[in-house]
Amino acid sequence: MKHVEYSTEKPLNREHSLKRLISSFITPDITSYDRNHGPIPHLSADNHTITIDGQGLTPLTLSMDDLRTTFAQHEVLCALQCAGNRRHTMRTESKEVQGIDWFDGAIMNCKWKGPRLRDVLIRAGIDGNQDILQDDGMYVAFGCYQVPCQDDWWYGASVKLGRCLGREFDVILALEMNDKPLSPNHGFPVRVVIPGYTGARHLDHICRWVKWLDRITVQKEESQNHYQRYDYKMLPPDVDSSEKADKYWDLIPPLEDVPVNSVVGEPGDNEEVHTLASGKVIAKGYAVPQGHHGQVTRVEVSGDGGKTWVDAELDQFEGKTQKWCWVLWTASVHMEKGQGKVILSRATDEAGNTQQEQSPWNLRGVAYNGYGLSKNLNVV
Ligand SMILES: Nc1nc2c(c(=O)[nH]1)N[C@H]1C(S)=C(S)[C@@H](COP(=O)(O)O)O[C@H]1N2
Ligand SMILES: [Mo]
Repeated sequence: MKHVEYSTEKPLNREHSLKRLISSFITPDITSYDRNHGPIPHLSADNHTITIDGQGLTPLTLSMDDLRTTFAQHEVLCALQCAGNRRHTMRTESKEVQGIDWFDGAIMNCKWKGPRLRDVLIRAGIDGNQDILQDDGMYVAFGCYQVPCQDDWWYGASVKLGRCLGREFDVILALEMNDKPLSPNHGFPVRVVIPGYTGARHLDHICRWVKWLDRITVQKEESQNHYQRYDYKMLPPDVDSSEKADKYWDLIPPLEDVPVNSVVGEPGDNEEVHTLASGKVIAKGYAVPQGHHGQVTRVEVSGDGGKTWVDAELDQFEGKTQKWCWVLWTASVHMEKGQGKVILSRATDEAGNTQQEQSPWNLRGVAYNGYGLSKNLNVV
C-alpha cells in the first residue's frame, strides 16, 4: 500500500505566521502554506511516471529521470496564492462565506525548476510552431490519480493549450523548489507550475498547480474534475446558498484574474504598537499585481483610517523587478496614540489597477482584495 500522510477526511491545510512569511523574499519550504483536498502521498522518483496523451498525440510515458536528463531545465521565480487567500477578511468585514478560513498567508514566493511543459508536449507530438491562439478551444488537462480527494476521486485542472506552448508564460513541470527536490507536501516528485498569465483568460492562482502529477491530456474541453467545475469560481453576489450556486457552476468560467492585492503583516491585529520619537509607526507587508498587468509600482499606507496616505518603500529582490514575483514593502506612518487603531494598505500595479476599500462578496470567498488591514491596534 502507498505510504500517505493525513487522510481524505482531514487533509493538511495550514498557513504560517504572516510576520515570518514577509521576513524573506524567497519563501522557504517550512514557511510556505499547505493546501490539500486529500492525503499527502509519499511517492518514489524511481518508479513514478507521467503519461501524456490526447488529441493528435501518440501516448508518451516519461520517468522522472527522463524529465531531468533529457530536457533543458528552466527556472522561474514567482509568487502565487490560493484563490481563497484572505477569505477570513471577506468573512469578517463583509458576511459569511464558505471555505477554509484563510487569513493573509495562503501565498508563497518561491523558485521552481524543471523542464518546460512546452518541450514535453512537443516531444509527445504537438507542433510547437503552430500559431495557437488563446481561444483555439484546446486545453491541457493535468491530473493526479495518486490519492482520492474530498469531493472527487482524483485531482485535476486545465489551462488553455496556447498558454502551455508560449515560451513567455514560463510553464514548467517542476522537480525542484528553492534548489531542492520538491518535498512530499509540495508535490514530490513533480508538479505543474503556471506563473501569472498573459492572455484573454488567466488563472493565476496556485489551485491549478497539480501536485504529484501523473497525467497530462490535450483535449477539447476543460477538465471535468470537481475542483475545476465547482470550485474556485467567483459566483455573482446574489448567489448566497449552495442550492443557488448549483444552478450557476456550469454557466460561469473558472476564476480568471486574481486581483491586485496587498496586506499588512506587521504590526499584527490586536498588538500593542510603540511609536518612534517622530510619532511614527513602522508597518510592513507584501503586495502582488493583477495577473499579467505588470508589477506593483506603488503601495500606500494609512494610519488614520484612510484620511491620509504615505508611500511605502518597495524592497525588490536584488533591486530587480522580477516578472512574476511579489514585492515586500515597508512604511513609516504617523499614528495618534490610543486603542482600536487600524493600519490600511493599498497597492497599485503598472497597469493602474488599484485596490478598493472593499472587494465584491461571493459565496466561496475567493479573490478578496479589499484594503490590507491590521486592526484593533493599541498605539502607545
Ligand atoms: N494533487 C493535488 N494538487 C493540488 C491540490 C490538491 O489537493 N491535490 N491542491 C491545489 C490547491 S487548491 C492549491 S492552493 C495548491 C497548494 O499548493 P501547496 O500545498 O504546495 O501550497 O496546490 C494545488 N494542487
Ligand atoms: Mo487553492
